[in-house]
Amino acid sequence: MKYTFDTICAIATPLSTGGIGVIRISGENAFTIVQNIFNKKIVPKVINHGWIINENKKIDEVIILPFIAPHSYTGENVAEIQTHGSPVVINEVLNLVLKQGARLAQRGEFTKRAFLNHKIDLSQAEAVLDLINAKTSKSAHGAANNLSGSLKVKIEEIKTQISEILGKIIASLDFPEDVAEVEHCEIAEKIRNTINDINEILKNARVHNILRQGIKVAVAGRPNAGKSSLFNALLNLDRAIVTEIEGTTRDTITETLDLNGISTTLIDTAGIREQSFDKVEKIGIEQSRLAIEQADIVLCLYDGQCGLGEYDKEIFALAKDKKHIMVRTKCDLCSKSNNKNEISISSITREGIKELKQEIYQQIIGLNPTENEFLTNQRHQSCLRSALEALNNALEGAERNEMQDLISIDLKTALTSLGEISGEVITDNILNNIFENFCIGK
Ligand SMILES: Nc1nc2c(ncn2[C@@H]2O[C@H](COP(=O)(O)OP(=O)(O)OP(=O)(O)O)[C@@H](O)[C@H]2O)c(=O)[nH]1
Ligand SMILES: [Mg+2]
Repeated sequence: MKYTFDTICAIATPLSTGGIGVIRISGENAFTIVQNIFNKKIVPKVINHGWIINENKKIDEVIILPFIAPHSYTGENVAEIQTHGSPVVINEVLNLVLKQGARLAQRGEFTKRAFLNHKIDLSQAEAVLDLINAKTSKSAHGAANNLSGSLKVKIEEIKTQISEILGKIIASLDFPEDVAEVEHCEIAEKIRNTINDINEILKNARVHNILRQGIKVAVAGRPNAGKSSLFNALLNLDRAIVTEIEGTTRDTITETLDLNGISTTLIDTAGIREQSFDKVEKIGIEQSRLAIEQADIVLCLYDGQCGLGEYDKEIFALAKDKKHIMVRTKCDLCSKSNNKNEISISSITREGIKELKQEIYQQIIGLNPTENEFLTNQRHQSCLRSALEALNNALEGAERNEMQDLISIDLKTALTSLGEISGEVITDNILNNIFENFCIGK
């Protein structure tokens, strides 16, 4: 693969009013470009304080941080200009940098260069994106661990195990007189260990996907069941309108919250009733049905004062094929349920809210989730599954005492699949897919 490394620039901070704005420039000409618009001689490795100048006019008082290659994020010469946080000023400085010959960076191009310059591997580059996009501290911690190289180290460990067996097989094939053939049972034993290690990572794939993607929780029930009140109580916010009038909520309302570490999209729905009074309510009820259909888990609310009626059951039948939790509401006004399959709550006293959150977490993640030191994404999982398939073929071969050069082909395939995770073996297509999800400036 051939890459051209011209000098790129971008605004690295959100383009809105703030304390500071950062413009990042990376490439061979980074320092020359910045020097041409700065009023003092830039000293490398030092915090430079001065003014950005355009045709003798002072544009902004800034700080310039020069990082000399390879000691920078991208591994190239990098200059970061810290301006005052005005979108007008940031844009003006960016335009001056562009005029000096830098090119506007594409999405994720700084991180892509860090990868291509071997500053980080591909799993770490993906972790940068995950860290920026993390919605909960749990997913941020998983991403930070990947960034620090946890996944990379684990994959390297597995690759080393495979390489060791492969090395022994190849040595005995190439030098049959000097090196004894490895016992098939020894090969099989080592492959089994490797398979176990990969299975251990894949065991947590479902949880990893949930932590990365989040879940959708719909609050459903008939009018006045207390849906909007629970919605507000879970959010700790007076977000949805609550009244004693049936049919108060007319439209689905969506908010996100951190539910015990899972990024959760909570959806309040319009109460479902047979006889809706107008066109707007009919559309709202249709949306409620859709929200139930699309949710990962549905909270089925019924009013504890009225008890569970036939019509409530009809509504809850919409969620019968998916994860759902029966919730008896307004327990400050009535008796609590004895039914172990229900949770009694009061949105006024907040009784049962914590238990409800815990129940959602358990239904989604399971009872005893393993704490993970790293997160895998679907790309990693698919590489791991390919490696597993090749290793299983190799194991079968070893158990059948097959020719060892055939076994070695499967072991090489497994190594190639694992190499895709770190980006050792990678195509331009995969690279572009990963980096086009980044923001500009990262
Ligand atoms: N005492 C008590 N009242 C509640 C509780 N939850 C809801 N209510 C009351 O029940 C009524 C209906 O509450 P909402 O949350 O608006 O009910 P809803 O299910 O969203 O109703 P629609 O939007 O019409 O479908 C309001 O008067 C609330 O104050 C509760 O836990 N305790
Ligand atoms: Mg409501």
